[in-house]
Amino acid sequence: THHHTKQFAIVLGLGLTGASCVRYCLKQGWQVLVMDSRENPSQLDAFQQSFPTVEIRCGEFDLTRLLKADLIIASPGVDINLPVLKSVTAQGVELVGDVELFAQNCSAKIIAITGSNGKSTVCDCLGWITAELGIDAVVAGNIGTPVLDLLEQPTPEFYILELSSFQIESLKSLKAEAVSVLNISADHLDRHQTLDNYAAIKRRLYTMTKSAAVNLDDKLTIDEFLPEQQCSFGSNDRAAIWVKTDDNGFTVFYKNTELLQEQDCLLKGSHNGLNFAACLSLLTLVGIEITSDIIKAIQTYSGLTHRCQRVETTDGIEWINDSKATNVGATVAAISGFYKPDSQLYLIAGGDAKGADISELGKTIQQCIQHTWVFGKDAALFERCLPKNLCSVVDDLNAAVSDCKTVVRKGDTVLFSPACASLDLYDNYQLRGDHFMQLVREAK
Ligand code: UMA
Ligand code: ADP
Repeated sequence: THHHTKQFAIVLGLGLTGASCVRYCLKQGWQVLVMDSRENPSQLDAFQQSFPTVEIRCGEFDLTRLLKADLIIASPGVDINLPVLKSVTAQGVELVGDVELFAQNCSAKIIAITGSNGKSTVCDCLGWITAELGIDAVVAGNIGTPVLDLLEQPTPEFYILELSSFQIESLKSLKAEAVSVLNISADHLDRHQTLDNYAAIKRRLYTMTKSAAVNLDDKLTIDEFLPEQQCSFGSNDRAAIWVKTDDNGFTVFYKNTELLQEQDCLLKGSHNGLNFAACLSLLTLVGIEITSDIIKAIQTYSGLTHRCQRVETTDGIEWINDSKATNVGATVAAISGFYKPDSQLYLIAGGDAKGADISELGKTIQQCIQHTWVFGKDAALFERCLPKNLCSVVDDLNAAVSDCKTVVRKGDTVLFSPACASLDLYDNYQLRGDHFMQLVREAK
């Protein structure tokens, strides 16, 4: 038998979330052990330096040790359905995610956003709008700030949380004012197996909120658990806040009233029209009325890096860094956004497809793309669904950019929109995007 004088917590994963969990446990005065299932995680040294007194164990999770914990806190990247973790919970040990712990301890109003694509853009844009209006709101979650770190700071009026399917899977105590499942297309199937299962996990948010902004375009986001209080958005006038797209780009309406036009916005692309509509729906639901100040804030919102971001160059070629496109849906949206029948569009893609079906993307590429260079773990999946003369498999991003430079001419557009995670070759999508921009700016 094992007696603890104080609560004993085990934190799984030593990334950003793991660090925030350790800080939280230490603050509570708990004894804490960190486990990482990788033999040699790249962040090990930095983690050890930050927490010199905390014990760290790397290598396969050890059941006997896990059973000694009072509480296990799993990072989002750790699969809570691993057999060893199923055994531990079956034997009565409590296992939570960081967002669940946060939800149990949070007193501010919460707006929670999930979906396959557009989450970060919607959260960041809401952060920008609230800042412009002088409303006290803090953006956190999957976008990059682990939520437990928020409890160390003064409590704002609103938390705007970006939540991934990994974070929602282990969540039950969230009490949000408003949520949105922005859209659902295939992603993370290596972990969630089926699209239905992945979609159902995202829709779990509906059971934890007073109201929801609902995308009428996307049936997968709709189910019987939707709360009664709703504000709809979508691409036709059945929705309360809706987006019309024509040759002049998008126009956002509230019922019959025109609110916003693409040509007045810094952030372009019809998918961003829908993202703005989602922002406006969520604001309405938390009682923030749509005013001209809000419209002005949206018009001056310039977007996040690594999402269809123009790389400044002097070569007359339009290079686009869309490294954040880590699934097929995001890359399809980017291609549709940049395709013009009268100019040449090239694509660089590849990485870890996470079990996705790439053939869907194959159709869009064949319609819109002049030539595609693919690299990384799942390059062969692209090659298989494209005609030989339209696709080159290369060793890495370096080779892709240098090959591409021998082909493209002034006036052409090159889109780096990988449709894959970066983790086969990079620590994260940001480093992959930075690398792309650096390669683009290097002389031929
Ligand atoms: N690890 C294991 N075993 C595993 C998997 C991971 O031990 O089976 C360890 C790794 O060795 C590593 C650590 O866990 O040391 C990493 O933990 P993590 O993967 O949970 O990553 P964090 O650094 O904690 O970052 C996480 C989110 N990452 C993931 O969900 C994969 C970040 O989202 C988020 O910004 C951060 O928490 C703060 O909340 C990134 C992401 O890629 C951007 N998210 C996915 C997406 O958007 O598609 C869901
Ligand atoms: P997320 O946080 O969900 O990954 P981001 O806002 O970071 O979403 O955008 C990721 C990628 O998805 C971008 O590169 C962009 O091309 C694409 N994207 C953004 N919004 C949408 C949308 N509403 N529908 C489809 N694709 C989108």
